[in-house]
Amino acid sequence: MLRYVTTNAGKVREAREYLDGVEQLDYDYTEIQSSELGPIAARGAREAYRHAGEPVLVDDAGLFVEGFDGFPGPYSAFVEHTLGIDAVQRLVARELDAPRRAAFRCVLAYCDGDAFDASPDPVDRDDRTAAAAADSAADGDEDALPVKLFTGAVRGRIVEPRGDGGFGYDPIFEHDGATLAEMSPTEKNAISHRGRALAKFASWLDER
Ligand code: ITT
Ligand code: NA
Repeated sequence: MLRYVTTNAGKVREAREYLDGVEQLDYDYTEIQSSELGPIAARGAREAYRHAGEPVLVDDAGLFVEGFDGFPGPYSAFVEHTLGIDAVQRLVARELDAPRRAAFRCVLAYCDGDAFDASPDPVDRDDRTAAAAADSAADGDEDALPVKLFTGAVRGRIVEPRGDGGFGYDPIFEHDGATLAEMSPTEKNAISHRGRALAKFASWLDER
């Protein structure tokens, strides 16, 4: 049975659209400090697999504001819990001129104790940073359990909050005229960082 390792039920709701019978494992793995999501997710997946003893998928995501050199990025959860999304939006509006571009990125890290072939995750045009993160997660620890990474990204703008769907930063992230919080779960999945990464993971799992 595949376990989606997260404390965030919103992530699992989105994952169910791609993965039949996936179950949440509410386990707070250690998040290492890194400027990239890939190594954080990879380490988390190894720890979670050792803890669970069954196949695990770890999901690390972040909001990268272009004019802030990618801040809050890997610190997005900390910043949401300290400042809150309204303060992030006001800070961006005060400091940056429109269009206030940003990207949401997601890295999924899969571990089931087996080794994988080294074929690279297909790279989206908007996905280069996440792909670089995936590469850097692959080397490093030689003795580490093998982990397979899947990445997704969506570009957008930071706007005043609108909508009450989704979770986290969704109300202040606009893509193609709508905030992620104004979209249905299916509409969000079709364009989102997580939806793209989940689609790659689901097709890889199918072929395996
Ligand atoms: P886990 O680590 O337990 O999975 P988390 O919510 O802490 O749950 P992250 O470490 O990936 O997740 O934190 C990313 C931050 O970005 C956090 O503040 C989330 O609320 C937010 N976030 C993640 N995915 C999002 C999405 O699809 N839409 C809006 N905000 C999102
Ligand atoms: Na987290």
